[in-house]
Amino acid sequence: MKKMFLTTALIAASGAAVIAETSAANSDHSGNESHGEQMAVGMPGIHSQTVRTVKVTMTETDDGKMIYTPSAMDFKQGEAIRFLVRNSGELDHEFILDTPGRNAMHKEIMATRIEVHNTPNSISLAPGKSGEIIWIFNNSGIFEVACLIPGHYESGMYAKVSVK
Ligand SMILES: [Cu+2]
Repeated sequence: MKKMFLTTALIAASGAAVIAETSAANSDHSGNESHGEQMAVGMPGIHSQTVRTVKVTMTETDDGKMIYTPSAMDFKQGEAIRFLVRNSGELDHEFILDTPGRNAMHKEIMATRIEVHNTPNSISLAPGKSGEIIWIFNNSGIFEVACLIPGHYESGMYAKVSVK
C-alpha cells in the first residue's frame, strides 16, 4: 500500500514539473524544443551546408572541474558549423547551445527534475559517446554552450560562443 502512494506522489510530482516547464516556455516564446525553427542563437543546419567542423570534448578534470575544450569559440555570422561532440569523461554530460539567459532559465528547471536533451540545439552523451550538431549562426551575439545537469555548470561546464 505504501508503494502505491509513493507511485501516485511521483506521478503528481512529474505532472507539476511538466506544467512548470510549459509555462516557462510560454513566457519565453523562442521554444527550446525547436524542430528546425529559428532561435536567437541561430538555426539547425544540414550536412551539405557545413563549412567547417569544430571538435568539442566534454570531461572532468583531476582537480574537480568539468570542462568543454575549447572553452571559447568564435564564429562569423552566417557560418554553418558541424559540432563533433565527444564525452571523454566518466559522467554523463550535455552540450546545449543557447543564449546565456535561456540557459540560466533552463538550469532552474533542471534543478527540479531530470531531463534528457536531444533537440536540434542540444545533445546528451554518456561517457565515451560522440554525437554531432549542425548549426547555422545566422545571428550575431554572445551565446553559450552549457551542461545543465545539476552541479555541472557550477563546476565550470560552459563555453562562450561569440558570433560576429
Ligand atoms: Cu556535464
